[in-house]
Parts: sequence; structure tokens; C-alpha cells
Amino acid sequence: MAELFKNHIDGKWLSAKAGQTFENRNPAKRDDLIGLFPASSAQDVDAAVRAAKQAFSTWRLVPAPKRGELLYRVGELLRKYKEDIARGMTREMGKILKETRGDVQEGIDTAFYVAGEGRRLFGETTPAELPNKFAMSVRAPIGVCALVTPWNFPMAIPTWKMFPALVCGNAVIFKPAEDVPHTGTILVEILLEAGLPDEVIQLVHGRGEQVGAAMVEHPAIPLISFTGSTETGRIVGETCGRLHKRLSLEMGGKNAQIVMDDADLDLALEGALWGAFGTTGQRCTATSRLIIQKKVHDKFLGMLEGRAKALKLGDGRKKGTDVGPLINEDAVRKVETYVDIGQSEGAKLVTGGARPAKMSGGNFFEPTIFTNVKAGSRLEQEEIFGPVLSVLRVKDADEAFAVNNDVKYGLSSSIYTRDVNTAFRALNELDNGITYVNAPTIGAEAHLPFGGVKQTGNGHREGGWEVYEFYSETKVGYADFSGTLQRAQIDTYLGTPD
Ligand code: UN1
Repeated sequence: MAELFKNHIDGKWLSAKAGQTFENRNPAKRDDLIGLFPASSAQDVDAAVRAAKQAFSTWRLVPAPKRGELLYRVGELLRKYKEDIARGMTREMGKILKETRGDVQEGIDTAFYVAGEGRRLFGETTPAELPNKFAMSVRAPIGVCALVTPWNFPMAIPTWKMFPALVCGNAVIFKPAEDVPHTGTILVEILLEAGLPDEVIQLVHGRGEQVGAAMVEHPAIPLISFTGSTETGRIVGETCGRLHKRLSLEMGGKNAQIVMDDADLDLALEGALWGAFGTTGQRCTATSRLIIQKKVHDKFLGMLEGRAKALKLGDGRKKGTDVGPLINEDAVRKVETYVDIGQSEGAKLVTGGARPAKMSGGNFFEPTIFTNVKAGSRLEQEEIFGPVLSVLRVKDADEAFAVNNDVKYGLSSSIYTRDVNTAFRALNELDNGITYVNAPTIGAEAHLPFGGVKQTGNGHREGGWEVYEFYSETKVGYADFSGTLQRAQIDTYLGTPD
């Protein structure tokens, strides 16, 4: 019998009200059933909202440093269970163990960073314009925050949202992606073990169309944080606009690594392999375009092809595996579609392009490289979210920067060069939320603001010092201790005549 998992609502572990469930399977071995999870509906979301509202009224009064201490305990527990969690994550979503360990580590780093923030959460003080009066601002929590998270970083991304939301004094409703409900469950169990009051965190499993939509539509949820596709983000954004909700969107990318003629090619090669095929290309920061300056184009490609062909596909829990499976069958089909699109657009397939032979038990796809890709073609413009790298040849930095910028997304970019002026020009001119010099497009650190420009996001950042603004309201306080009625803008201090 498959293990039956539950929602966590109002401090209790519950099945979905309608009693339905969905399966969660290992993408490397589809006959490995991890468990059955509740396929929840709007009714379950409603129960979660009622409990979270109640919890918010007391949690908001807990001093922020105490809320921070709790997150410190969460960080310690994540550290204690790191190896088990990572193994479970690889079984659930496929990326190799080294990477799922990194994913948990990002959660640990976030916990410790946010814990410290409990003792800051700074407001401001400023002189008042009238005598014997104080003027200040503080950060006030908002209420029930709904967090909708993806499957590619099943631990890190929920922590980027949840920990700042909690330290600011909000209650949380968490919907992990339906491909990673197990990791989501473990995170909630750890929060409870650390001593978070039960009702402050609600876990509601299920599909975006039911649970996600019900959260976005619910009138008693004033804040939504969503990471996922640009298409879904648009729908979420339209609804939040209509309902005047606070919304943070983190969406697609079409990130490029630029390799200039003067680059250290060995270094650039390691960067391209890791950026394009790490997490099987399933990162919003993945390198999906490689823009190479003309003199080194052929040489670099030669180096890259051999190494890409040698990458070992397999179960991410096995030693020696370089690249794990894709998340599900739909993802494999999407990659196949783009291989067809690339070929019909005249790009040249030089490596991969198919499901590997004899690996039909899992969602595997070969690391794939296209050359002669045209700027502006669909292969070059659209997010694939798989192990497909498009190579473009350019004459100089101007052309490289123009190609990089001419997409609708703007998450991360990278340039390999030894010329300090070119490097700083890139930092200045590449239209992305994150630019790396001599490092791949992936690997953002947990304590810096993460996010992108254009259709990658809606102006917010996760992590770093900015996210606290998103999870709190600015509350301004004035205290007049003059004992008289003082009228701002009317009774001026120096008694200027009207
Ligand atoms: C994502 O790809 O969805 O910078 C997040 C990185 C990771 C986070 C990526 N720290 O690649």
C-alpha cells in the first residue's frame, strides 16, 4: 500500500475534504511510488484561511527577535536532517544528490540569514517638522500570505518566501508544486518540530488550477508570492490586480553565457556545462543560450561537444551520475517539441536531441546542443526548461550584448572575458536582474536579492534585504509630546508668517 500523506490545516493533519488524492512518483524510476497526496479544493483552502487568520492575530504580537530565534532552530534542524532530506528530494524530483544537498543548504543559509533579520527589521526615524514630536516608521505584518512554489528547488524556494513572511509576523498558507509534495511536507514538519505555533503554517496540497486558483481568488488572502511560468504568472497577476492584492512574481528566463575571444576557455567550458545541464536545464537561471565571439567559436564548440556527450545520465542518487531525469513526461514532450522546432528553423543539432535508448523507466533526455541558431528564432527566444543549449556566433561585444538583451525575459546573464572594461560594460549593459563575470548563469547566493527584469518578474526580489519590504507594510507613527495641538504644515516652527 502506498503511504498516504495529508494536508496540515488548523493544526491537524487532514485528508482533502472531497477525499481525493494524487500520486507522486520518482521521475528516474516511474514504478517507484512515493505516496498519495491530497488533491485539495477551494473548500480546503477556505478552512486553511480561517485557521491562518486566527493564528495571525497572535503570531503578529510575538516579538520579531523571538520569531527569528524559531527560524534559527529551523536552520539547525535542516542541517541535522540535510542528508535524508536531500536523498528524498532526489527521489522525488530527480536532480543529482550534490544539487539537492545544495538546495537544502540554501534553505539553511536562508534560515540563518532571516533569523538575524528578526533583530533588525528596521524602520526609520526622522525629525518631525514640529517641536516636541517624534516621527518614525516601523514594519507591520500584512496577514495571511499564500505561497505557491515550483518543483525545481523544492526546499530553497519555499524557504525564500516562507521564512521572511514568518519573521515579519505573517501567517502562511503553503502550496508546494504537485511534483514535490513530499519535500513540502518535510519542511512543514520541521517548522512544527522547531516550535512554530501549529496554525501559523497551513499546508494545502493539490493542483494549481484548483488550490492555487482558490488561494489567488480568496478575499481574505492579501498577499501572493508565486514562482512558476510566465503564462501562469500572467493569470495570477490579472486576478491579483482585480482584487488589489500584493503580488511577487518570479517567472521565466532565457539566460545567456557570452564567451569572448579573450576568455579563459577551460573555465568558460566548465561554466557552460554546469549552467546548461545542471538540474537537467530545469532552472529559471539555466544557461539556454551560448553566445560565442567568432574567433573562438569553432574551437570552443569542439571542446563543448565532447564533454556534453560524455555526461552520464541516470538516477541522481547513484554515484557517477552527472544529469538526472526531467520532472515528468510533459516536460520530456516539451523538450522534444523544441528539438523539432529547432530543426525546422534550420538550426544544426550537434549533440543529443532524443530520449536515450534503454532508459525508458524514467523521464530522461540527452543533453542537447544546437549550433547555427538564429537570433530571433523560437529556439533562441522561448524558455524550454530542459537540457537544450542554443549556440550563436557574434562578431563583437556590441552584438553579443544586443543578442543577450533581445528576449522578453531578463533573469541572469554571464560573460567570460579577461578584459576588465568589457566585464564592467557587461555589468552595465546586460538587461538582467543578475549578471555574472567569469561564472555561469546559475548559482545565486541566498543573501542577495534574486529576481529579474522584463517578463521574468514584476519588480520584486526574493531574498536579500529587499524581501522584507514585500512581506510587511510600512506603518508610520507620530508622537506629539508638546501637550498642545500642533498642526502639521500650518503651525510652522519658525513661525513664518502666512
Ligand atoms: C531557479 O532557477 O528557479 O541561482 C532558482 C540559482 C539558484 C536558484 C535558482 N540559487 O541557480
